[in-house]
Amino acid sequence: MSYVDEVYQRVVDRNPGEPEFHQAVKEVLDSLKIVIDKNEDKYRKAGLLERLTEPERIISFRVPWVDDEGKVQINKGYRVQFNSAIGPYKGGLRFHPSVNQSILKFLGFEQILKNSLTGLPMGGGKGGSDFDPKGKSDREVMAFCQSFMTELCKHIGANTDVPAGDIGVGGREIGFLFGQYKRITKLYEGVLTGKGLSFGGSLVRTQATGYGLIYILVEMLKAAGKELAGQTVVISGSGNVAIYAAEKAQQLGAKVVALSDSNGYVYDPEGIQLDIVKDIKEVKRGRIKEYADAVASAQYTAGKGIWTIPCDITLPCATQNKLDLEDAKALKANGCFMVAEGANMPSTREATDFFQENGIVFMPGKAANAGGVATSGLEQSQNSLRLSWTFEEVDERLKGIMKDIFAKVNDAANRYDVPGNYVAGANIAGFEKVADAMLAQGIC
Ligand code: NDP
Ligand code: 2IT
Repeated sequence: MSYVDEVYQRVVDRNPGEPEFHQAVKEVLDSLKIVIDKNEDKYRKAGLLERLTEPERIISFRVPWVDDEGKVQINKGYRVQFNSAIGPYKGGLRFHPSVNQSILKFLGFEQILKNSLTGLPMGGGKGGSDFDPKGKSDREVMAFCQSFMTELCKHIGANTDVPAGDIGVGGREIGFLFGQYKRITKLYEGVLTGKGLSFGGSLVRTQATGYGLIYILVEMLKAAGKELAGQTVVISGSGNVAIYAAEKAQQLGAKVVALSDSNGYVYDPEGIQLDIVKDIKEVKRGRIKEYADAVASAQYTAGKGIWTIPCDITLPCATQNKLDLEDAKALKANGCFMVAEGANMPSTREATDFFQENGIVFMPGKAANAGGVATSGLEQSQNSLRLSWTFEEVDERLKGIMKDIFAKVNDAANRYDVPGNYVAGANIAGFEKVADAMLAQGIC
């Protein structure tokens, strides 16, 4: 059996009941085969792939808090500190009822390679809780965040592990978490990113994942001899990533015709009016259905089906495994020619393979959505310097990083003779730097 297959089998055997983690590891190892085969002895001797697929540390803890009825609630809290070869652990916190160890391990594993692609010194981590912020009062969210941080603060620090937002964790939650960290540790430091602008946050961080997604999309289009202006775009989700991907796509002349949430989707052939979406989602914390109540040209459909809307470009920005083979076939049949993942692993493996086998240009999340964590890295830099850069300065740096990621991914795909295979390109380019650092640091 090849080294890569051996390691995959080992991951499956030793991590039972963790399908998302297996899926993420398989996709990466399949891509790395062409690299590992050339240097099998070196990597095998160092146990490199066994180490890469085993988190350095997983912290799991109880999160007790009291709801508005005075009832004690208990949630599970986690931090997966996956790999610190190239820098302190870095990655978001997800608060969603679906959160479990498998999902956080898949996300932490992906984060290692994503952070490497940014070129910034950040290791890979992820954390979160099965807490559901939906429908909770601000006081309940604060009580939960304070309890969560009371344990988490023992394990993180500006030079150790720097969490940020993800699904269910935005500016409000980061504020509550930062306040509690400071209160317990007495440290006013860049321990979290995505902070408010009045206490160490960076301009552009709110927009960064969505804007970065469009910046890399522009590079993909350029390479294909096309441009964004005039293209019809379908975006799934209606959270942070989806909203700012839509905003930048519209600024560059594209027409965004659909958005969704976990209940259903809205289709507006006239083009989505983002000010209305922001009011529903960011201010009222409402449902995407309300968009169709407010806009005459829009239609709401409950349940799945967003991928049956005809479009040129698809940007899945909700959550993992929400775009399957049937969806991929429907997209192709309706003329979609390009897909860039704003979410982490939103397409199933079968869908990804279908895109690649059927001439649809496909950029995986670890490259396409890296603008968020890259700008978190820029927030860390500003915190260390005790300076704040302007919007234009951060935006220019973000643009430069996304261009550079495209170039690295494209170059790795060409070097290994799989031109246009951005899945392989992203996995290989991300892996090379991490592997080099791990080999240099000895067995640890
Ligand atoms: P938000 O919480 O702001 O929004 C999440 C969106 O996804 C909502 O529209 C939500 O709908 C939808 N969603 C969540 N779970 C499901 C589900 N099970 N089925 C269908 N829809 C669902 O999160 P973000 O926008 O920040 O994150 C979106 C994706 O982008 C995630 O995969 C995240 O890991 C990834 N990402 C985020 C980054 C960031 O900086 N925020 C950076 C890089 C990647 P509903 O309201 O109904 O739950
Ligand atoms: O998936 C991701 O890259 C994020 N949620 C952002 C992580 C970060 O540290 O900004």
